[in-house]
Amino acid sequence: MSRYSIFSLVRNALSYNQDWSEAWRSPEPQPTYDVVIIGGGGHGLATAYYLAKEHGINNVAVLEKGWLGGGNTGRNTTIIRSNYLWDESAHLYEKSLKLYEGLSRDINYNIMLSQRGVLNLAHTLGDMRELSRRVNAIRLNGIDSEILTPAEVKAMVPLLNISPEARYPVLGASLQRRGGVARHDAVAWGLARAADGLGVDIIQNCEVTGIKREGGRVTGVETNRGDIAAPKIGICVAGHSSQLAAMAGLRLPIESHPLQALVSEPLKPVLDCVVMSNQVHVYVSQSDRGELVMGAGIDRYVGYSQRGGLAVLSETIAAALELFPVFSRVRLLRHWAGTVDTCPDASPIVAKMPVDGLYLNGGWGTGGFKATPGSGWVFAHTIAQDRPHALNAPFSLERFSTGTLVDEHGAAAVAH
Ligand code: FAD
Ligand code: PYC
Repeated sequence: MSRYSIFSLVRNALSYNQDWSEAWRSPEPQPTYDVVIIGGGGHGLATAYYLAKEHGINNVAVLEKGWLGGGNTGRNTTIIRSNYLWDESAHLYEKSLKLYEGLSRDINYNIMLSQRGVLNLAHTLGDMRELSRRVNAIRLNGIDSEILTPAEVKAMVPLLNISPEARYPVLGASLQRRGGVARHDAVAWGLARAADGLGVDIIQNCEVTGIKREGGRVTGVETNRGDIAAPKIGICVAGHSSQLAAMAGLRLPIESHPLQALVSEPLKPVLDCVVMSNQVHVYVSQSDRGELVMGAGIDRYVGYSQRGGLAVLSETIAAALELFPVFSRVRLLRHWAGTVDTCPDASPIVAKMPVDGLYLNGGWGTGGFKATPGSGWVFAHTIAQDRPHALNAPFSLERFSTGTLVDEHGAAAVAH
């Protein structure tokens, strides 16, 4: 640390940070906006940013009932990848990964993208066949993906137990080298600062309690801080999509479930890639603070609890120990949950709604962090042009009546 930064740190500490300039303004809500975005997570902030940047629409408000990133954006395990099976998803998630690759520079904020590689382990011949099919499909879409032998896996992850005697022996793995992690808070804060810089009003502690309609189209929202008029409203409230849609008289094919994660006490660096196993049912990475970050599937019951049950927690830890017996000596530091909105085909809805002027970006389930910039980019296009971009056209609400589902349960991997 330079002498200047130490002095500046001490000065700011002694002044109780009073002289720090705010990263974004905290304006009072205006009576009218061109677009209101509900939800100040990554998706809402990215949508507002790209509305202003790509479409010149900056009379925009992002309304957040709590604090920015306090929902799933700040609760997720930060895994980023684009190794999806079907063309529709592969194109959308790859767009997002490409945007992530340039995001720090684009918004002038270090999101700490670490493309350390994401491994998906295979433990049976069936797993191996499935991984090969996926890797081939992913590569046909021009996305990096490869198969590793057990020895290659061991070379990447020395602590992994690949003994043939293991209950779930490792027969190989798929690897996306461009996959990895990014700092979730930084993604939210960087996008907020960039959107604010382009004139977007970011309003925290502002809960939307109603959606106003007249003659089949939206006219604005009711909030705990008064009514706000807007001809276009975008809903980006992962975990609460059904509640917000119901305010406009819509019923969505979405279920909300708790999804848990946990971290260990900090360790020295021992794991420099992301390891996922659908079969043993756990994923593990190590954060820049040294904590082992782990998670698995959703709690099976529906609900809005941000805690989750003991069964999933203990199964997750047991699964981690199957793969990494040495972690039995590590202590649990904390665990938490978020509320995820899941669609029947494990793909999102990013679309115009049957009410004019209303748009929904939701149902990302357990895997929307990786989609944050891509989702915001296509959603901004959809709102600005009042029609979907080719990348999000397949992710309509109508697919649940036409049957053109995009089944990505396999790519959602461990978490579904
Ligand atoms: P959020 O960040 O949840 O933002 C929605 C916001 O809307 C919230 O801040 C909420 O307060 C606000 N809101 C709700 N109702 C209202 C209202 N009435 N008025 C105003 N505001 C409202 N994805 C990955 O890609 N990789 C991962 O590794 C990963 N791990 C995960 C691990 C866990 C434990 C969890 C819970 C999720 C994980 N996800 C992961 C999924 C990912 O976190 C989400 O899909 C993504 O962050 C959703 O972003 P968002 O901006 O849509 O939602
Ligand atoms: O989508 O990669 C993912 C993921 C990992 C953990 C939760 N979601």
